[in-house]
Amino acid sequence: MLLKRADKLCGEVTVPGDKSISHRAVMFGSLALGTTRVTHFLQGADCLSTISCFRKMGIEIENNSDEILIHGKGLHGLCAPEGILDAGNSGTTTRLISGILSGQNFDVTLTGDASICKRPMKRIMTPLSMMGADITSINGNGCAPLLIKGTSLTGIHYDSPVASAQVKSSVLLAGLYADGITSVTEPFLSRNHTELMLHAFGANITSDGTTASIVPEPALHALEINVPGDISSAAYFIAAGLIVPNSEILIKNVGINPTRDGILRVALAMGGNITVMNKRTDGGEETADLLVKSSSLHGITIEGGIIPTLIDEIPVIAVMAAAADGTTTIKDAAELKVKESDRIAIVTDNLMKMGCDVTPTDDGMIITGGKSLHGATLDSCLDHRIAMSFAIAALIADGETHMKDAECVDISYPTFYSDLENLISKS
Ligand code: SPQ
Repeated sequence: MLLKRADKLCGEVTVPGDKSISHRAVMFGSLALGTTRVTHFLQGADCLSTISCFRKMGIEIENNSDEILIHGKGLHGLCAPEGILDAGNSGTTTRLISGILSGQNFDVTLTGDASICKRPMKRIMTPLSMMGADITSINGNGCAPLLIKGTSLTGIHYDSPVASAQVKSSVLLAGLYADGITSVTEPFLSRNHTELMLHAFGANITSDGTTASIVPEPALHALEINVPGDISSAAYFIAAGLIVPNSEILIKNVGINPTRDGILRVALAMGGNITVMNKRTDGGEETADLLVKSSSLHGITIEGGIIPTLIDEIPVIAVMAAAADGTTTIKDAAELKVKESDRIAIVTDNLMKMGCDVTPTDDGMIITGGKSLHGATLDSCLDHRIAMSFAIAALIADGETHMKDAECVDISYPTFYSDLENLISKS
C-alpha cells in the first residue's frame, strides 16, 4: 500500500469495539445460561476466530454485524468440536480458550496461523498443569498446536512471572472448573476486563491489588454488553492528531479503563494537548470522548508498572517519540518480542529506514526524535499494530511510504484506512 504525507487531520471518528472485551463477551456468553446480546462488537479477524471456535463447540452465535447474540449453554454446555480449533492470529483466543478447555470432558487440538505457532504457550501450560490440566505442545517446542485433554482441576495460587492478562485470564477461566479457590498474583496489574466481565456475569471473582481470585459457582448468567471503543485503535488517531500539524480530532466513545489508559498518560506527559470529555461508566468499563490537538512533544522515560497498560501501543508511541524533541527511553517491555511479531526489532528497523535515530535494547528502545522522517519501503511483518503505527509515521514523512501486507489491519481494525482517509479528506 502507498501512504503519503498529510498537511492536517480534522474531524470526528468512532473507533470499533474493544478487541479484548469483544473476545471475552463471546467466551463468557457461551459459558453463561441464556442469550447474551453484544453491541459495538469488533468484527475483526481475531474476534471472528473466537466466534468460530465456540460455534465449533456447539454454541449458536448470530452475527448481525454490529450486534451479536450468543445463545449460551452454561458452564458444561460445550461439546467436542469436529476437527481442530483454529485461533487464527489471535493470542487471546489461544490462551484464554486453553484455560476453558482444560476443564471440559472432551479432548481438543488447538492451533493457529504461523505467528501463533511461534508464540510462547509454556506461560499458560505451566500454571494449567499445576491445576492438573493435561496440556501438551504437539511439536514439543512449547508452542501451538496444543493437545488439551479435558480433566478435573484443582484450584491453585499462581505467582505469575509476567504481567499478562492472557496468563491471568487463562488460569482464572480454568478456575471456573476447579475444586476450591484459584488465584493469580502478577508483578504489575495487567488489563482487568476478565475480572470485571466475569463479575458482571455472576462469577464469584474478587481483586485485591495485583491478585485476582475466583471461587467456582454453579452458573454464569447472560448479559447485555455494549463494547466501548478500543483505546488501542484510538491510539493511532491520538498519535496522528498530536504529531500532524494543524490537526484537531474528536475520538468518540473510547474505553479508558485505568489498566489500559497508559497511552493517554504518556501522551500527556510528552506534552500532548488531549481533553478527556463526557466520562461515563458502562457495564463496569469507563469510557470518554477524546479531543486531540497538534502539540509539540518532548521525550520521556516509560518504564515499570505503566508498561502493561500500554503494551500494544508501544509501536505508535515510538512513532510519537520520533516526532518529539529529545530522547524517549522505553524499558521493561521485553514482552514486545513475543507478540504477533518481534515488535522491538520491527519498530526499530522501520524507524531507522525512515531516518530516525533509534537503538533497540533487550527490553525496549531508545529514540532520539526531532529529525524529519522520510518515506521508505516498510514491512508490516503481517502485524496489524506495525501496519497502523507506520501508516501514522507516513503522515509526517517526506515522500512516499510503501507498506507490505498493509491489509493485516483486518485483525483488529478492518476500517482503519477509510477512517484515516476521512480525517485527511475533511482537512
Ligand atoms: O490477542 P493477541 O494476538 O495477543 O493481541 C495483542 C494485540 O496487539 O492486539 C498482543 F499482541 O493484544 C493482547 C495484549 O498484548 C491482548 C490481551 C488480552 O486481550 O488479554 C492482552 C495482552 O497480552 P498479554 O500477553 O500481555 O496478556
